Amino acid sequence: MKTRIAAAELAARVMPADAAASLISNGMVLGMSGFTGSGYPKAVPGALAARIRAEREAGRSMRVSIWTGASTGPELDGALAEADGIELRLPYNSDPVARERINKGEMDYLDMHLSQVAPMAWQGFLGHLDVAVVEVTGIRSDGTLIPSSSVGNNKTWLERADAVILEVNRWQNPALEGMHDVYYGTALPPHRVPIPLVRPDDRIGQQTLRCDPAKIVAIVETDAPDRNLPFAKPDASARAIAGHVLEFLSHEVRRERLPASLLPLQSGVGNIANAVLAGLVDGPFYDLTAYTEVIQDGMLDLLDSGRLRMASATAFSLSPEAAARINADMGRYHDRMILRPQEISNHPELIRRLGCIAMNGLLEADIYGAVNSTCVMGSRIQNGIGGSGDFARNAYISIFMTPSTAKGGNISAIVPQVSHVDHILQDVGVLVTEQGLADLRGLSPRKRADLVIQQCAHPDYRDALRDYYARAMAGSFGRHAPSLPGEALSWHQRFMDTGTMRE
Ligand code: 0RQ
Repeated sequence: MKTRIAAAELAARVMPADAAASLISNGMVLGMSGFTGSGYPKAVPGALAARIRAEREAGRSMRVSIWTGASTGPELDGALAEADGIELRLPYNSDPVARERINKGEMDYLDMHLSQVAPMAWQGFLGHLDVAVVEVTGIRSDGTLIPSSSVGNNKTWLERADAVILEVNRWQNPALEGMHDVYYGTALPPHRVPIPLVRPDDRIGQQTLRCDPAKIVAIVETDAPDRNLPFAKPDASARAIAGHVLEFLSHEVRRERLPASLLPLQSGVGNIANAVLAGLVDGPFYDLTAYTEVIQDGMLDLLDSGRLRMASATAFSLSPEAAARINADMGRYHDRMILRPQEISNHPELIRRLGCIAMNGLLEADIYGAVNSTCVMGSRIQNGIGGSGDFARNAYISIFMTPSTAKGGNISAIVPQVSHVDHILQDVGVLVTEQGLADLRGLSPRKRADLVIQQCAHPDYRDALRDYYARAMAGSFGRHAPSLPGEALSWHQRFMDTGTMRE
């Protein structure tokens, strides 16, 4: 098989994964590639997990800290969490084994805005980075690295780490070369300058990642697919939510508050986000663009339909079928997709300048429109804030979407007060459930409460919310955003005590 390592002097550093893992020692901080299940190292983390177990069996403890772009795959987070080898994890996790450890208090987790990870690493706020473990598609003869299916924080890890371990993955399509745009112009204050990106399709950087060859201590060759989870067809509730969102966008165009081709779309992942994107395939909008975090199945369909002109992101997040589709025909997508570092894909300056339409999921919202995206019952981490904070605060319109109930109707997604706040009400412009849409822009807290209860709450919980709100209006300390602190979280307590929020 043809080597993907064109830089001849580096070929001698190829070794098996366990030899590379042996270069990592207890207590080290590792910056790994990977974003929403794509472009993560697939061999070294498993070998490291095996080593951690062996050390433990020999009576020596071994744990490492793992920084990534966002979520990775079972071969990384799953394997290392299973081995109880992670001391600290940042900035985003969706792995069930790691989630369990975090929620048992056995593993530290720093849930961060994704745009802030690279700057904070440069600022020195996160501590020292020992080793970068980064998957690439290939190494060019000039020694630069062809990124794989995500860019994430790789540029920063490669520059900040003392040593670099590369995984060259033959599964990654060589035609990815040229799709990336790696911007090297970021700096710390007082030297920071405007980022010269004014349209979603602007290219402002270079196609490959730089890496000091002297730092490369190991290269591991792999041939394994990304996580690529199967894609669930949108259910009725997701389709209803998508319908409300599309109607709203059409309404905004009619009112001339949005151009006919809308503004760059940001879309979260999952059932509902995919349903909205699927709705856009049949919708009235043309010449769309996306400035977002991930390119998911729905984005691909939108590109195929011709409605979406181009998509800028930091990673793919595809089903196996969609990954096969894109891999079979990369040339067709090549000029219509750009993958950038996540500090650029999620940069507040750029999101504000471009005027993105942000569409994100949530766990619960309260009657004033504050949103909890991360902590079930206020304490149990689900995934993390991801990019939702980067986009919601800086978007042209910030839309949050959810089914009105969870867990078979035993949880109302609309509650008197959220049990944890990720997005304050000022960052939530539009709230949507299958019941309806509440346009909260320009409304005071009391007006928001009436609308959220009326439009978004499930009928089973609407009267109880109205009753709470009426009593809060009568008995609250202040009436700007009426609240009864002794009762505001009683719905959550009831669920934890009885298994349902219903009275
Ligand atoms: O539980 O897994 O046990 O079935 O939460 O919920 O309904 O599958 O929804 O996949 O859209 O995820 C907020 C988690 C929604 C996601 C969140 C339970 C529910 C289920 C998952 P089970 P669903 P989704 C850019 C934006 C933050 C990151 C982000 C997220 C599980 O959207 O992680 O926005 N957002 N990034 O049963 C208790 C509630 C609940 C609840 C749902 N109120 N109370 N449990 N669940 N509501 C995109 C990227 O970052 C890539």
